Amino acid sequence: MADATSGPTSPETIRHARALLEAADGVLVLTGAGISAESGVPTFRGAGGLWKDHRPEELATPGAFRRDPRLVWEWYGWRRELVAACTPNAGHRALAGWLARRPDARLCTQNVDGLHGLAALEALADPADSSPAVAPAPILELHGSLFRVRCPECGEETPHREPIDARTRDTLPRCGSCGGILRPAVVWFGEMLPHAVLEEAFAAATRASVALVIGTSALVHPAASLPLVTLEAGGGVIEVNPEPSPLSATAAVSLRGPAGTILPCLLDEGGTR
Ligand code: BV8
Ligand code: ZN
Repeated sequence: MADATSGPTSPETIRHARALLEAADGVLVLTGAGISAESGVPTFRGAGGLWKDHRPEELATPGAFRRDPRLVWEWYGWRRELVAACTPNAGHRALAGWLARRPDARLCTQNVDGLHGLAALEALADPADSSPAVAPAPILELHGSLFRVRCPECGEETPHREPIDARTRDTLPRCGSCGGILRPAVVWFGEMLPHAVLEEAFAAATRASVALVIGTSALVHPAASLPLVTLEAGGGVIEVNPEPSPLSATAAVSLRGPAGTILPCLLDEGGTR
């Protein structure tokens, strides 16, 4: 149950969540679109969500890409341009600094915007940060990245940040080896998540004694089942979200507020009371 002793974002609730994290032996961190909302990246299901002009099945599926690669790239090209202008927010930065101090924690993100990776680079380069510059475990990008492409024919996956010209099929990005139309290296509905990534994520969820769930509606599986694995292994859930989600009922603590405000209080060294 959510902490009943005080308000959802009261100092007592933050202290309770901090104590759970400090006592934890192994933490799974699962993030969703909500952690990037304050960076200006629209969420999927909120007001003004990314899907607003299209149903997910129209665009984020292999069938849509086979039928109309131009339309799919038009949407992903628009998202790339939008995301490329966004920077990590205080929530990303607080989490990145904390992860650098918690080798027993593992970040699994559903986001494809790359903002966690940018925040991690900033944390490593941060001169003010006294803790040793230890690169945390690689971020598990459960659903891939907007800034990588893959050839559906020969499977080759490469980084790709060039602007997308989606005016015609002929101007779409092509594979240098076989000439096939490249696709965004993201996981679409009905597609399996990368096996190695999923295996590591479930192993981290099983090992963790706390699952810190930030900014997700917890509707998309198998990502949303990761905190349940931690619960089933006897662990607890801490949720950071201004709104309730299907995970709220299982949460030991629900911190009802935006990640950009909550995470610095929850995760900064010494924390702000
Ligand atoms: C699979 C990448 C099986 C692409 C994404 C029918 C047909 C096919 C499959 C299914 C089906 N029915 C069910 C399924 C399974 C399906 C699924 O779960 N569907 C759901 C909708 C029911 N899953 C899949 O298809 C997965 N694959 O099952 O394969 C299989 C088995 C055998 C063989 C082959 C296949 C693949 C799912 C991956 C889909 N790809 N993204 C792209 O980005 O373009 S999903 C996409 O949506 C995201 O990656 C993310 O996962 C999801 C969005 O969720 P959130 O991140 O939570 O975002 P949302 O907007 O929903 O919520 C934001 C939250 O933040 C809110 O709670 C809000 O309150 C909060 N918030 C807002 N502001 C803030 C905040 N929090 C904190 N601070 C703030 N400031
Ligand atoms: Zn190819």
